[in-house]
Amino acid sequence: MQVVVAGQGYVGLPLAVRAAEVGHRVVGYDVDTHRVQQLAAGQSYVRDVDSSRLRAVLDSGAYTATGDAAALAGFGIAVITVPTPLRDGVPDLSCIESCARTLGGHLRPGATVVLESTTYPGTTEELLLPILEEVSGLEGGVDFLAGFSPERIGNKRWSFDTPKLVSGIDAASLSAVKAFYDGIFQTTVPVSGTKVAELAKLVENTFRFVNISLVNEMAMLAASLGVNIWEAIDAAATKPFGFTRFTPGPGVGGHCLPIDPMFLSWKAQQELGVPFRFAELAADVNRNMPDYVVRRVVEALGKRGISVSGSRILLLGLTYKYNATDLRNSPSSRVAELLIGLGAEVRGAEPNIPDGDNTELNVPRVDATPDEVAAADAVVLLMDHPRFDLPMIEKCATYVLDCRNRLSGPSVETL
Ligand code: SAJ
Repeated sequence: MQVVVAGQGYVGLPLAVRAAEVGHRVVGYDVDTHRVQQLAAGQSYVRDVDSSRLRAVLDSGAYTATGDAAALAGFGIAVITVPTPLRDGVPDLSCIESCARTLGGHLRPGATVVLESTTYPGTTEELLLPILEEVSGLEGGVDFLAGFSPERIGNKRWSFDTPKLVSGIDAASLSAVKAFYDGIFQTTVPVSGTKVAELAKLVENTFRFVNISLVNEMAMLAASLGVNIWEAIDAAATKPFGFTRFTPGPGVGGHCLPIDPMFLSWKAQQELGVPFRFAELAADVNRNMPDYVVRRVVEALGKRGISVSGSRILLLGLTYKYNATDLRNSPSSRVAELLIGLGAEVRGAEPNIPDGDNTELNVPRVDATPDEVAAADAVVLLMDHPRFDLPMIEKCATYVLDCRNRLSGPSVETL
């Protein structure tokens, strides 16, 4: 089958390459000409796809990368994997809209269009479908098929063995969407309609966001009460049913968890005029975590007679997630900003990001050497990356705020 994957980012590229590997003829379409050039040259910029795999499907002719919409002509199935950012709390679905216009111009009877991008319930039927119909002059469910299948990319352990939720605007659409993904994923899970599939993604990530924010709030309360939250969480996790273990940290970062619940929040407000209170509360707790981290540092310095202004602070682990290379929405940048605002001299060590690649970091980069650690008035372990020498940090630091409960000793306080 001729497959189009529109959007060649961290979701679309792995899907496109996999679809090519299982025997489809795949066009990877992207409006970013630089990306298209890199792909055409066999250079992958996505962790889940090795350049050698990309080159193999390019060489066999099973995959081509293009920014030329003319190459979309005659597709059997098109999958939309474009970004859906939030701007000031409002979903920006302009990439879906423009992609739908482009695909609509090449839609022919019998073809299928599937949306994978995270969004609010109703997007497939209320936004995507009308654009496809208007541009193509065809009727969804009569002339062409459509569905929604949420992306679940992002975990290092799970990839195409993650069960894939599939849905359609009608029974024929569901069959077509399921048949396509059956050839690519180990397991597909059909649901009754596109809105259920859209909401399922928001259930997953809102559950995670709310629960991490919950343990973060409990960590702040426990610290004030003089109780070790980490031990309490480990104790709770011995219960073999009815509990999911989440751990506190300096704040929930990244491009999924802090954002996805807001799609439902926005939709609830727009359509029902009601707030999504749990999401808003979790967002509020989350926003304040960097302030809490900084307060703890300032208090600890104060106890030793050191003013934060003029103090030297070393931040360890700047990415948003354990052992990741991604800085998006990382709480580290807010922690740094607050400390700098208080007059501290802040440095950051991030072994997962190559030296010189400092574009998104707002602090000077250093290595976490014994001298750097010893020279800091306070060290903050934000991410416990495996490349940090934890015993050395315990030994050399005069004070560490350990946001990950990995250190012990007289100089260590946990979050
Ligand atoms: N975090 C905590 N405590 C925890 C778990 C995470 O503070 O117990 C923090 C992380 O440090 C990070 C943020 O939450 O700042 C998000 O972490 P995450 O592990 O959820 O990673 P993401 O944001 O990359 O989430 C993605 C999501 N995947 C999709 O949306 C497809 C999420 O649903 C997955 O569960 C997650 O990856 C994963 O498990 O890798």
